[in-house]
Amino acid sequence: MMLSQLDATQVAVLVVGILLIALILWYFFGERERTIAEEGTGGVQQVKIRVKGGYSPDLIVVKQGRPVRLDFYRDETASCSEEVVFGDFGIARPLPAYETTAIEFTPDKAGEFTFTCGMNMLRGKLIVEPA
Ligand SMILES: [Cu+2]
Repeated sequence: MMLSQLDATQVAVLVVGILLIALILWYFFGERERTIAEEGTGGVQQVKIRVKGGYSPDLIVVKQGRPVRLDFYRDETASCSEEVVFGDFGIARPLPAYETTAIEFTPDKAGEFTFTCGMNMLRGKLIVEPA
């Protein structure tokens, strides 16, 4: 009787441990939800991004060769997020707190590009699909 109860507890601990590990792996390595840019008037691909301790959404899909407009709304004053950098496209822009800053460019190359804060801590990914 005692032995089987102990086993059940051990199994429960093991299951919880495995679930926690799976959750941690998913958090760091799992595929983020993709946000596909919507084409507005004039064929501009637009996405609104909230900046608060990170970028949300942080995985954005656009098409190559068409203008892109990313509206960054910085919903905090934490200095970490005061700048956003798209290194592959030569863009670095300040983001004033509680304001929307539009970043406009036309991705001329396809691939996966990381965008970050000025300190390279907050990260997001821009996927440019080939035209
Ligand atoms: Cu930072």
